[in-house]
Amino acid sequence: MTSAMSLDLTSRQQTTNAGFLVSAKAWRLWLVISAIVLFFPGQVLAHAQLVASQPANNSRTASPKEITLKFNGKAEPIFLRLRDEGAQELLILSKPTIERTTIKWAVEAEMKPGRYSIEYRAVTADSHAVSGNLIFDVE
Ligand SMILES: [Cu+2]
Repeated sequence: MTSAMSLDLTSRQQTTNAGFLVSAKAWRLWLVISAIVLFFPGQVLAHAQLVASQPANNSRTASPKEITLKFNGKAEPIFLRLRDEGAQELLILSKPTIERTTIKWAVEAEMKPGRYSIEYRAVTADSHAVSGNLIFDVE
């Protein structure tokens, strides 16, 4: 934000490529918005997304002690469903805890070897929902 605000903006009237006369105020606003979109596309054009998880997608692991989802911004869980190979939901997760941009569930039982899937849905700071699926193998 500060770099966008520190741009040297003139107060004189200027014309666009199309030749329309625009007020200095509108021109300045357009410049600031353009600069913000250019320098901070993540914040302006998209909401927070999942950047990492534990277990990681398509990974192989020992029976995990916890499941974590890390987002690139604040996020609150709506749900997380852990399913086995037969698509049966396993009710072995604690209530989630949130630590900055990471949501964590403790796994309260040993997980047998096999393939598991996670379906999650969370709401990000801009009140948009973000959801997805992960797969991992327990060895
Ligand atoms: Cu959003």
